[in-house]
Amino acid sequence: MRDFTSAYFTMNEEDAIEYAKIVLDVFDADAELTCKEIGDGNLNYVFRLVDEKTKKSIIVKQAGPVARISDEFKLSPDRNRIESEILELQYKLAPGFVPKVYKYDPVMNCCTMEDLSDHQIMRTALMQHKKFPLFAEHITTFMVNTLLLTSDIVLEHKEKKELVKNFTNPELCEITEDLVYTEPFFDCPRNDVTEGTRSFVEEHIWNDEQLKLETAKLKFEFMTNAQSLLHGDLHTGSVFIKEDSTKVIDPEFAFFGPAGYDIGNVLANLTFAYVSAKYTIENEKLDYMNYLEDSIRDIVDLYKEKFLMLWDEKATEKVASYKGFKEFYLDGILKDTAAVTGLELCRRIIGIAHVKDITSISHEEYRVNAEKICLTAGKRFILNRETIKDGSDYVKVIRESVEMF
Ligand code: SR1
Ligand code: MG
Repeated sequence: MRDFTSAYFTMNEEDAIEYAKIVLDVFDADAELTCKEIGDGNLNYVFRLVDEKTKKSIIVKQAGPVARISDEFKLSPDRNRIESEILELQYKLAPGFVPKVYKYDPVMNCCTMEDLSDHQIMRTALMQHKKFPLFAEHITTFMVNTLLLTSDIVLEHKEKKELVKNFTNPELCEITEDLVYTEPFFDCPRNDVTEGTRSFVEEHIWNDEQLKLETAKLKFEFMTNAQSLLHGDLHTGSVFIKEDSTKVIDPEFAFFGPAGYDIGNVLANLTFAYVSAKYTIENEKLDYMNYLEDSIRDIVDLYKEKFLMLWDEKATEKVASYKGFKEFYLDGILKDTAAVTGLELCRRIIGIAHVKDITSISHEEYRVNAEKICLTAGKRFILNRETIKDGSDYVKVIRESVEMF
């Protein structure tokens, strides 16, 4: 019998079954457990355990000591504590939008939570050209609640500083600082650029001094602006979805940073789906692209609307009521949102961590064109972030970038 109480080790499927039987108080004593490792992210092991008799199921997610994508990334399994604690907090701040956590285990660095197998990973669903008309409504409620309610506008400042300490996440932040803000903008050996796209990247990204300067400013904004408790990796692979339900998962990159980081990630990843649709759909392509444009537009505009309403309802900070401050604060978030949309669009094309929406375009010339569209839009979002404020501004940048190729 394995010992799950003294020392950490990485589990396989058999271990996870034994773990459930010995440590978890979830299944009946006579349960017939099966287990499958279903993780397809870059970092962790995700075990789905099912009692074949009752069909009751749970997820056990374990943090390994190195990233799955490359063992160059050595990561403290403490990220599992951060993930468990933020999920519990988000469960209160944005009810219905995250899975329920049943247990966090600091020895095995794993977290047992609700199984969402009736949902689908959103990136996969978008690649199958499915539509989710409620997503913009859901994700903006999730973001405005989790971001504004963890800021100094609402939280008592000493309480917020305690939370900042608790969610200090140096190793995962370092990954973002390197992979999002630094490596894509020079010829870094760890980058992974498609051959046909390389000369475009050299000319339009690596040789653009103004762009590089802007990314430097943005990197320091990311590292120093402890504005809100972020999810920290809010791409469409971190969303489980079905027609009437949206659940945000995988918040292990959580820390206090600029609120626009989460919003920009959502928008960029819908843009990947849009560009992918252009090259992969034969019938009803425009209909699907229009649906994605509407989602992008609605997310920006609904976020703004809900932010202003929630501010009026929940602000506790004295100066929050000064005339013009709310609009000034929102303006800062919108600038960061546009910039991060651009950074994410660039880094997923140039850097080590790609997105399936684009890598699955098998026709070489189409993939290169798709990548150039993402880079063109990405660069514009970064450079023109001061003027990109409404949903329609996003759609304009994306449409104009598509028209160039
Ligand atoms: C080493 S981790 C690479 C990427 O995967 C995660 O989901 C984050 O997006 C990270 O940048
Ligand atoms: Mg993840």
